[in-house]
Amino acid sequence: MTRVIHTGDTHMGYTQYHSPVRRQDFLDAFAAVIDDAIEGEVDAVVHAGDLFHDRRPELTDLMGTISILRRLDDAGVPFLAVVGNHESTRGGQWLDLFERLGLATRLGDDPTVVGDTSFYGLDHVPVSRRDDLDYAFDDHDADYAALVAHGLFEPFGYADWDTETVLTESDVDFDAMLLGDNHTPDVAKVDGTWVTYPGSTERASASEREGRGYNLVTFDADAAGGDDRVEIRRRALDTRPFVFVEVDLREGEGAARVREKVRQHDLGDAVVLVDVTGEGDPVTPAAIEEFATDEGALIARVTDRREVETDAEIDVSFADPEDAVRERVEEMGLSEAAFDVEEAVRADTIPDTNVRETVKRRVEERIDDLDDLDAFDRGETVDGDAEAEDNEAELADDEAELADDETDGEPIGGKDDTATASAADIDEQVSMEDYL
Ligand SMILES: [Mn+2]
Repeated sequence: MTRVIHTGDTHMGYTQYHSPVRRQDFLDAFAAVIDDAIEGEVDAVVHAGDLFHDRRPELTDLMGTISILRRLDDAGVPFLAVVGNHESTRGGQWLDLFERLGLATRLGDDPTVVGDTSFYGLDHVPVSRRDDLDYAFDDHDADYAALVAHGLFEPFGYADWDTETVLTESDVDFDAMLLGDNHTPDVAKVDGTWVTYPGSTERASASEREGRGYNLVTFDADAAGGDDRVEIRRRALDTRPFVFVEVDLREGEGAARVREKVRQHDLGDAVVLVDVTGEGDPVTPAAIEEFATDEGALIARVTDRREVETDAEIDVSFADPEDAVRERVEEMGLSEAAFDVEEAVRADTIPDTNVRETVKRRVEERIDDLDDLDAFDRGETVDGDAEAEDNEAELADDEAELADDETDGEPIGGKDDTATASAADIDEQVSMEDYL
């Protein structure tokens, strides 16, 4: 029997909402998982990538991580991991440093055997390079086998990686795929193999509403609750409280009603996210946010979606606005990478809460793929007019702002924010080189 904790997407170093308290929260959540591993005397901790939020974690996060991993090592519990898209660097990986220090094992094509289970690893690979993967793994003679991988796999949300292909092309017959990347915990069976995400250990975005946790995975013929080989149980983590307040204002209602709705919740030390909709009066987000923090909230953010609606001035009308936009975009001579961004921002199929992550991923995949840097060269301008060039500059600026926002950890509210970058942003523009 082999019993492991399966975690991932710990995103340490994320200074969410520019808050040092939130930064510590991400370290604390990882520490809590490791505490449970030591107390529960598991055989290993398996981390499926995105240990860090950023490819350049700061010294405090590195030192915090080393202390936590050292505690696990002192307890004699191995730490097995792969590299995620957030932390992936062009040169060596942070995980290699921890391996050099004797605190971690970087999983790969050859089996790492713990108890009677062989663990293999598959780091995050950009979509453009997946066709080259041969999924060749070395033989093993353990009773069970698990693949630890980072990516968005079928059959879960936002998937772009075909799980059946991985399983069919692999030389090893896996009992389970222990995954990271998708922050929503879930479990399914594909072609007889268990496929599961433990979810993130702290809410890395406002869309992560349900409670956070990790998986306890047992490989055993008598495993209860699963099948006769693998059992997957979910364990909850006690994380920073998030309070979601939705206020639909009726005509005549305003800030007083918003405050009343906010006050109905337990705000103590919570991240409070207020979403205002409806016909009522305009509200000043900053005033509501101050009210919530005065009432004990750690952080408050108010989104008044009506601002955008009332500000929008429609001075053109087309039979099909989408066609008109498409036509205009084609004239702009965007680079392939800029097209990626434009498409993500405007596509109906990508929810607002996911736009930021999608854009970041697409740009990073282009950057990571050294053969793909041409994608950042501007394309052909159809009519070459000056206005189109301005537009392109503005879009490139949006892209830089997104990259900048990501490193700053300030979330972007949604499509509207990205679509309304103003001249004021130009002063704060960062180049792609700064970002790298
Ligand atoms: Mn992640």
